Amino acid sequence: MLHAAGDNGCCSAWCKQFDCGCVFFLCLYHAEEFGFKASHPFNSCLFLFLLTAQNCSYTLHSPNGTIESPGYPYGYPNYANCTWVIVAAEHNRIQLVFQGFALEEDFDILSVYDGPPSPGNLRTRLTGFQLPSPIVSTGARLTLWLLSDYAVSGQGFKAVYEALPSYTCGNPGQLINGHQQGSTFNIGDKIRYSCSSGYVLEGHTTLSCLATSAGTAAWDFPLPYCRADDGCGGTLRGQSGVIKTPNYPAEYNNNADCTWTVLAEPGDTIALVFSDFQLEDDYDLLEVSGTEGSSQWFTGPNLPSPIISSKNWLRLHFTSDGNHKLRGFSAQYQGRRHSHSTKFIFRLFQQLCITFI
Ligand SMILES: [Ca+2]
Ligand SMILES: [Ca+2]
Repeated sequence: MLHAAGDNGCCSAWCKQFDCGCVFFLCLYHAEEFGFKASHPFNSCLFLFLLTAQNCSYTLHSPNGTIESPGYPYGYPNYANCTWVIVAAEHNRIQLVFQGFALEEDFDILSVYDGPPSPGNLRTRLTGFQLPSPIVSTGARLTLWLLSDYAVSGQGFKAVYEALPSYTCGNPGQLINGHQQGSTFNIGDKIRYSCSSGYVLEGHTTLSCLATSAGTAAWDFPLPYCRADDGCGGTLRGQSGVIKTPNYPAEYNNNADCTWTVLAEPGDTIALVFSDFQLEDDYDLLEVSGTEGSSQWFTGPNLPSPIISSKNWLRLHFTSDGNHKLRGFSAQYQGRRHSHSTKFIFRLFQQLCITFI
């Protein structure tokens, strides 16, 4: 590797982590010859960070392996633009299990595509510091795309992947503050979960691996989770009910973190219709997952459109930051056979119109 003479150390330190930059630095160190004014040695470093965009692209064909962001765990570069395309044999699916995850929240994003990286295939956008749940593709291809912005890095991410034959569901994942019983994940197998003391299990305690109509295998319910005993949210199993933020219609709490999981029988779907929605714009958020495509995010004063789950579950995750509280939201859910959901929404709309007119 080339090293710039008298490079004041910053480039060398950076290049310990990345096989990049020093060549750029060498050019920049002599940038004054090309009209750049480097009045302070750190200007060179600034240029270095600006110009060492880490473009990388990998296609992975082996049936299992490990993926790490560049520089993991010492931090990924700014302006990273990296893709990993995992290609499995025909009729296989791909399971991705994260072992480490820390990206600058909201600014550095790992997008996961269930297939080639086109918008319609977007499965989820991951950011922040929580270890994501395992992901299983529906086909023989899974794409990861990491984009970082111009400043602030995190450790990055590490994930292992494995091609799954059509008769296995793959490991549904471990619980934070909980335990998994069962170590085989093929059609007919069951996995049981429990939580450590001081935590309550939300979701189904037992997952069963079932054959699907598409000729593959899938777990019948989503991975449960363990919430602290005094937390808000919960598991809702009834045919219908109402989900409200804590204290609604009075203001919700600061630093709230509530998760509601609505469960229906396999094959059923769930409709969710909001009657009120008031969250502090951009700072207090509601994430809804279990719908087609990636999670949906809602914030601010606008009433979200009705939502229909694509599976037999729907999960609502509400978080608020440390200040400014508003009224929150209220939403009615109903579990139905798919054909009835549209009718349910229509009826709810009718009710709402009558209420407001
Ligand atoms: Ca960043
Ligand atoms: Ca707030």
